[in-house]
Amino acid sequence: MRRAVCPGSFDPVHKGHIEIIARAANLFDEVIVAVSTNYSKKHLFTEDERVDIIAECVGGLRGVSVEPMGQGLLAEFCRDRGAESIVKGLRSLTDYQYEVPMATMNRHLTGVETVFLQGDQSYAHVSSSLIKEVHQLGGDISDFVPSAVLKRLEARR
Ligand code: COD
Repeated sequence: MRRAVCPGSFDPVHKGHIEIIARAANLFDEVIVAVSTNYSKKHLFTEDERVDIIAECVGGLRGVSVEPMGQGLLAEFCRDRGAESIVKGLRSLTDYQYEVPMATMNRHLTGVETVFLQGDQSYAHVSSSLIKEVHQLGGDISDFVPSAVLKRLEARR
């Protein structure tokens, strides 16, 4: 049984994330989407809301489940769940430079490997923070988020 974790804060989840989760589901028997909370950041959606939204968006994907991770260490979360790999999407060289030290540290902590997937270029400019800002200012973000996310964002405006 090959199990991987796709971690993130997913505030909110967007199509760039979902594309990576779907591809991870093709590579592994089980994928756990781990929803992290950084208590020093102000999230738009609570951890429970983010878990519910993602579950609604990935419901049709075989072997994919969603769990809250709180503020714990990702490497320990993976070890506790028997996950051998972390799957991350890369948009750019900047992402790579940001991600490599974390991948190295996670491998040092528990031996968990990080697998990088090249993100779909149509979502290379998409981030949760940009989605929130553009939507807040009245821009159309419907190409980049599932309808479940758009509905929740509309309810917050
Ligand atoms: N296309 C493809 N992939 C994308 C895109 C896109 N447009 N946008 C984001 N991604 C991928 C990235 O791989 C990203 O890592 C992941 O999706 C999640 O995105 P976000 O924005 O929700 O994630 P972050 O940066 O807020 O999450 C960071 C983590 C929660 C993964 C990180 O902080 C972490 O591991 N925290 C746990 C605490 C810990 O263990 N710290 C020590 C680390 S060594």
